[in-house]
Amino acid sequence: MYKLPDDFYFGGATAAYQCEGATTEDGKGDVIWDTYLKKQGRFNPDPACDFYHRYPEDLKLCHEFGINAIRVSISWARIFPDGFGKIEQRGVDYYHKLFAKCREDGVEPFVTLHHFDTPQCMQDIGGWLSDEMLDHFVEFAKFCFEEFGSEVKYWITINEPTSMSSQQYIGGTFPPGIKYDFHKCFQAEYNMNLVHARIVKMFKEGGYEGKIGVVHALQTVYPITDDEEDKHAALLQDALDNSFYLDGTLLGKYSPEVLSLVKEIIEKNDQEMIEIKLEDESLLEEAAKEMDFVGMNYYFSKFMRGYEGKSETFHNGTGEKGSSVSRLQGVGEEVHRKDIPSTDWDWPIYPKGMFDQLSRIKNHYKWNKEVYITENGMGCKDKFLEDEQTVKDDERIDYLQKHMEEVAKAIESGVNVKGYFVWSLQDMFSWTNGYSKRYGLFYVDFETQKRYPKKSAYWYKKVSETKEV
Ligand code: BGP
Repeated sequence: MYKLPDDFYFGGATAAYQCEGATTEDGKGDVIWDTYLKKQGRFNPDPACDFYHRYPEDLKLCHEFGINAIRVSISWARIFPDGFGKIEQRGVDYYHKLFAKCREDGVEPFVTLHHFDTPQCMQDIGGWLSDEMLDHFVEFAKFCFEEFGSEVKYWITINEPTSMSSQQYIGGTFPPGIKYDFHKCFQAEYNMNLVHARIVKMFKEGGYEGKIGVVHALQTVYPITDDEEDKHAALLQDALDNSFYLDGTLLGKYSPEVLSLVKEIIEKNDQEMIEIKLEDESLLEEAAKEMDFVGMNYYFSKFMRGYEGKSETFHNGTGEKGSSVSRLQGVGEEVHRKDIPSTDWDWPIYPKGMFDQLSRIKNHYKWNKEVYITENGMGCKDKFLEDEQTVKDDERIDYLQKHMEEVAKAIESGVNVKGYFVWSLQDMFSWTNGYSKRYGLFYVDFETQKRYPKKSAYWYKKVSETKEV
């Protein structure tokens, strides 16, 4: 049994595009997913779990179940349908109402400015590769600080830059669906680190109240054996997934080791190295020193083997266990460790990876002040029990319990973790998996939109009340 601090946040996480629905309502502009999903024809993002209309119900559930914080994101295209310029007042009003309701129910909103839903018109000018879009994103952030500054105390610039860039340009599972373009991936990463730093600086110089941070998807990477090739593959994968971002946002400069790994990946793919501008470093350093917290999304770890062949990837987007493949040219191959269980979507369940990653942040990134686990959870094919009107998700409880224990251990060892958010608060839309991969503490019947607390919701309530895990 571990004890969590008295002032700990027990949160539930959401993201605008995955829960709001109402994608064409109240003047909202198109985002990259609208176009992409329509073309793909697999899933409809509407009505998701209709949070746009049902947030009061979800916040009431938070209140009843001891959930004292919620991660939400502001959809850029709801406020600026054209990416900049004309403001859609109905979008602005919606977020004011949402934040007011959070306060009423005693639920602290942690607000993300970009959670994968780039306006389509911004992608059309180049997305994260376009300086013009970066400028518009800074303007959008400024608007939010001015407009919602008195209602929001915790701001997050970008959610998971690494997932965004690698799935846009390497895995090809996020729009625009490009595969194995390492140059573009790292260029987008570089630009996101920079725009994040600009926004942190603006926030601090503007004297806005509250705290600001960034959310990284941090998957801990281990070599599958002690062989040199496997160890090197783990370092390369870590540069791609973690260290380039951690250096850029938490260290405030790119260490020579990380830059050389990035260069090696790009060269081994016969692509052009990205331009690292020295003049950008002071900005990164300033932001790293001033940033208030880092958010860590942790779901799984990776185990790597050296690999010399061409890139081959297959994304398991259906829950057909054992179907995923990831071998990247110039990086390595992800392999399954037989002694480690995995989800139906092939995500290895390795709670210790969370502890190791938290320790790494503490030991290597000295300026970092606070850490929040901004996402952690288990995607399952939940079975709704008609008789009992619930889901007995013992597997999920076990997953959450073991990961929260690692958080508690990390706190004991001196890592300043201030809160934990279950992904996800309620069942919602999953970007590349649709509606069958459920994560919620609350089951959503997508036909009727009725919510039902799962067994895990009762378990979490008890953890939040007793602070014991
Ligand atoms: C994170 C994202 C979330 C969410 C979660 C689960 O990377 O920030 O938006 O989707 O992963 O992922 P998935 O829905 O692909 O299972």
